[in-house]
Amino acid sequence: MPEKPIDHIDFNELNAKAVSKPLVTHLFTADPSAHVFEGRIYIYPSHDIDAGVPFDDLGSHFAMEDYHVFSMEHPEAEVVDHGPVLHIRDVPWAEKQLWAPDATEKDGSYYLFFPAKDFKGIFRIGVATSGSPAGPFIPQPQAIKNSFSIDPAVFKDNEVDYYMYFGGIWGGQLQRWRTGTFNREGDGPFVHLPAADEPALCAKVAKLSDDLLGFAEEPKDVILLDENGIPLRQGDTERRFFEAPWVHRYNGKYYFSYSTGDTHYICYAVGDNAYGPFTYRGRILNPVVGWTSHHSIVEFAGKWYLFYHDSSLSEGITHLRSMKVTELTYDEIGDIRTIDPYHR
Ligand code: FUB
Repeated sequence: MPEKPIDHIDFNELNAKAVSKPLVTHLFTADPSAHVFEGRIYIYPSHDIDAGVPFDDLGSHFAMEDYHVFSMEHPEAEVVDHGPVLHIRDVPWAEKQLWAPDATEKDGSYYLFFPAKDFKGIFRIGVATSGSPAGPFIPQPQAIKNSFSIDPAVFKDNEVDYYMYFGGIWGGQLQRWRTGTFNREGDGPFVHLPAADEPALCAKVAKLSDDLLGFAEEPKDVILLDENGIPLRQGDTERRFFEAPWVHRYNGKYYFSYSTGDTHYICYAVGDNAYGPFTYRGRILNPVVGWTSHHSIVEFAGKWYLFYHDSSLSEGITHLRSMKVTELTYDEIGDIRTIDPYHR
């Protein structure tokens, strides 16, 4: 993925204007998926490293190898690092690139969902289990059957049904699955993408099986509509889905939020059920320093919080990011107020 120009950024000034500070500074962390388990906030982020892999538009430089779990008593509290909980060497089917994970709980067991490239260079999604939200997690020997692409996010609906949302274009390979099988033809991030005036590629959603180790159904498209009920177009780059799906419920409505990738926004759309369709409503987060933007939204003690990341601590190195948190608010009709990550 290309860099955004950072030549003219004064990082002292930028950090002074940031609405929040990195949650930890002893590691680089990104893509924070936050949940409340056992009354505490647990965060499941990517663990960024510099593996020395050259930059490209497929994100090969995001060459992460393990995950740590973090927790905090409340959003202003000290963050506890529970240490490494899963390493790629312990995942039999995975070769490289442990990207954005998520976690969920069922009947006292905890499930960590994670994307990685298999030994054929294809992103799949795996699951690992633990008796504790802090891990360590034991991976299943195989990736989830029929899984593909990246960025799993699991949403528990009505305390009963579990849905996985996933997908990402460019390096996330979603465009290579348009016919239902992986299309190896052609190089680069743009081959197999729809034309600008065609409906945009959609994130996917699938209900999980009772044991949460597999899909209970074929993944379906998460359709995003514009204000006229028309599916967003691929060329609508400031609104169409790119990666980083997340779902939460607020006042009975389902909020599907996501990154627009190359235009660097976190946006959202609202629907009436977990499958959608969802109608585009606006921006949650304006661009951060660093190419990627990836978030989660969680309610804690009656307030809502946006967990996100930026590359301010590494002074703009796109694959060395830091997770952050800030409060998220709604207006009287349930629209999310846009957050500027740096005060103007
Ligand atoms: O962290 C690697 C990738 O960068 C994630 O999977 C994407 O969502 C982007 O944040």
